Amino acid sequence: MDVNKELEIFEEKIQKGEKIEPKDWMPEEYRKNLIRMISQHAHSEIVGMLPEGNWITRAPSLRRKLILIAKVQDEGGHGLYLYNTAETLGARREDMIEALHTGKAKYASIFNYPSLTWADMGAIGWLVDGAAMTNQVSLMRTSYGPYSRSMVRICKEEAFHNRQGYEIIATLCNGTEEQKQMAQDALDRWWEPALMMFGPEDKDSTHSAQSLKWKIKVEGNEELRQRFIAMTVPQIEARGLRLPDPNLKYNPETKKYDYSRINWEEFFNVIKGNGFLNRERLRDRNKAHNEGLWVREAAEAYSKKHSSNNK
Ligand code: FAQ
Repeated sequence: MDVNKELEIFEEKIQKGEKIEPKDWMPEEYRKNLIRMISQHAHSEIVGMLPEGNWITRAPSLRRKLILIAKVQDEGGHGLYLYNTAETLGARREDMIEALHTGKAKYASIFNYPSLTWADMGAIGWLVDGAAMTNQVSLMRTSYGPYSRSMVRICKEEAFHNRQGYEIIATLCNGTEEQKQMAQDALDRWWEPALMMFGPEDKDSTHSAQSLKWKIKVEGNEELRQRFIAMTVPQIEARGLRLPDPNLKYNPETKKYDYSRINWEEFFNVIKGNGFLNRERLRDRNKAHNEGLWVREAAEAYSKKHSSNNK
């Protein structure tokens, strides 16, 4: 069939809200943009295991340790579904991993900030999973079928993560003055990086126009950032915490929240690889990958043996 006709059918399907499936015709730009976004999403889940993994041995009780281990394991699972999803578009796992390990591929900027206290485990679950979930609930409506379906399960798990983080914060807020102060300090430090998770302002977003047209994304960066703020402000107030930004205020005229200008210079610097922990994160990922070589080799040898026995 003529390419223009294929494109017409493809765009018509998207307009009608139908899903595009792996074997359907799709423009090369659609495929490339999805591979970029999904693989970066997968990398974020895997790198996102590091700031929390770092606290497993220091969790304040066995119950907290158990929950944290389960959460970090969930994030590994999310990475797995997402790498699989990118593979349905023809991406190769080894190439994606190499792009992450050599610093060519991006992952969520937030994971380049340090987790300094136990309250940060609360703030990560509450704010980071909260922001991730706001974005991913929207992505359940993405036009690419396998990505949309992977979001359904991921969001169910993120909802638990979000509540467990808020519960840590609530417990600290009901504790001593020092504990409440720890919660406040974590909120103050993670707030701006959490807002950055939604990506740059719409005017600086290089992919949004194309992605919105083909419903890879169904809402813009700012729209989702506003939804997250509107969801989180009442939660901050309910815990008796101070708002993390003196200019954060509902504006009845625009029906949106006003807030201080985000430090976009810092954001772009972090995603270029110059954040506080970028180098350490890549070093840790490379180390884990190299140390796991024998496991991959054993699994491959086993699967070869198994498949030749079945012939
Ligand atoms: N960090 O044109 P746009 C999680 C890059 S999952 C780093 O607006 P787009 C779970 C962007 O890639 C969190 N880079 O881009 C968890 C592009 O660069 P490129 C991850 C960013 O794609 C929780 C450039 O800036 N979630 O946390 C960021 O249309 C707790 C221009 O930007 C997803 O990945 C950023 N924040 O919109 C794990 C969701 N923002 O590629 C452990 C899926 C932008 O041209 C613990 N992704 N960039 O070199 C998306 O929805 C989109 O990709 C956006 C960005 C909204 C993130």
